Amino acid sequence: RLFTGASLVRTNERTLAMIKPCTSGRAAEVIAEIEAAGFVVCAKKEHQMSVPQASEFYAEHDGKEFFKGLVDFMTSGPVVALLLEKPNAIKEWRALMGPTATSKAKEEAPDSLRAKYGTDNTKNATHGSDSFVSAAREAAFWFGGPVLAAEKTLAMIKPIVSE
Ligand code: IDP
Repeated sequence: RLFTGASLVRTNERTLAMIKPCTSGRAAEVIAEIEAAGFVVCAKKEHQMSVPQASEFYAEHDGKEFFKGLVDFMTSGPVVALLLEKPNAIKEWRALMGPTATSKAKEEAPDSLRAKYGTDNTKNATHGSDSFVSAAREAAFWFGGPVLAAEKTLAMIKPIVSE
């Protein structure tokens, strides 16, 4: 008995990415690399974050010594937020970004986006959700609503937001 097409169905996952202000001027180049790595860009939004917005987005770091510098940096220019889809997207996107610290990325993952586009340990080019719970919160922050669970298979991919 044949199950036509069954092997084409893979379970997708979505994650929230940002191209940070230090790199948003090169967004087209970065997005080309993201697509070449097999991610589908389901939604894209360019936005200049306010201090309250950046503080809310990074609330888990409030009180740490680098918090003010992080908020200053994230409000220093536009950010490009992306909703990315791929099987195992959360881990795959973190892998494509490389380690948080640019210096470590350059040493340990020279092909990663942070190695290629990062300039210091705050200006590290990109952001990526670190768990399903973060991805759900961060995707809702940028795109509203339950955008993570909306679609499950490659066959069902379609853009849901386009700006
Ligand atoms: P992540 O972005 O790899 O998830 P987090 O620890 O969540 O790393 O830190 C959020 C962001 O804060 C980093 O991407 C970086 O821009 C900045 N950051 C983190 N740790 C430091 C630090 O020790 N010094 C300066 N900036 C930092």
